[in-house]
Amino acid sequence: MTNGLYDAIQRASLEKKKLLAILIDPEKFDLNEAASFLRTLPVETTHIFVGGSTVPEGRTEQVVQALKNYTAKPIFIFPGDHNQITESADALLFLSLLSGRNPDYLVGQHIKAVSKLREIDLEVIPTGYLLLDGGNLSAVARVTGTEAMPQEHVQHIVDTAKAGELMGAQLVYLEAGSGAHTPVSQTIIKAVKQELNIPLIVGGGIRTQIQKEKAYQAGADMVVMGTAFEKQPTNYGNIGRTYLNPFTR
Ligand code: 1GP
Repeated sequence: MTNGLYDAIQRASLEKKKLLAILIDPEKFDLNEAASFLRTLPVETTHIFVGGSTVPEGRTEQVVQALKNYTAKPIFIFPGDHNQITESADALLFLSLLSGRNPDYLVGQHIKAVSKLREIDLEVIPTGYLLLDGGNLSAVARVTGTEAMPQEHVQHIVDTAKAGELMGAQLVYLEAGSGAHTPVSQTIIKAVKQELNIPLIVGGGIRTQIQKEKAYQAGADMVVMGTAFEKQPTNYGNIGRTYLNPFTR
């Protein structure tokens, strides 16, 4: 079924309205802090993504429900595996890891998801997902047992993204990996965007306004930021950790 959420992304892309998704890793999220976390997000936030590489079953649903109490922004599941799918969310990025050759992440997890998807009303958005080398070993590479694509291989990355579109993907997601040292380069974003007729998402290692704007300028329709909005140590040593909006630091 559709909630019109993909159509809204496509419209924004055509109108060149840039989108910002903040990614929450359910494993690291404190359910009691949903309200305070949401208050730290920049006003331009358009989407909340929830997902991670290794999340205990049932945790994603708890996190989505806690967030739903305090926000009307669309919540997308960005799952590392089919167990993270929950009907409490508004949409599912149905990710196929096109950069790798692990059949479980190309199609296997998808088949495992079907019995659940059949029962629930969730907008499913087929997404070509490409892991690029962000300069460190990413959780995606570790968990999926696949290698990231070197960022120098621009044409291969472009061809892979285009193959995703031709196979029916409605979005392409260029991922440098959470906590990447090096985000996806402007050269790659530009080259991929030129080839695609579908919206482009870029994430991994984007921590500042400047990096975000660079991704937009190169052609990203949506930027995803996660680590930058995770809890940071306070100035008070061991006393606590707090959420800080990186854009105001
Ligand atoms: C990871 O693209 C996202 O899947 C976000 O990465 O945590 O580095 O912002 P960061």
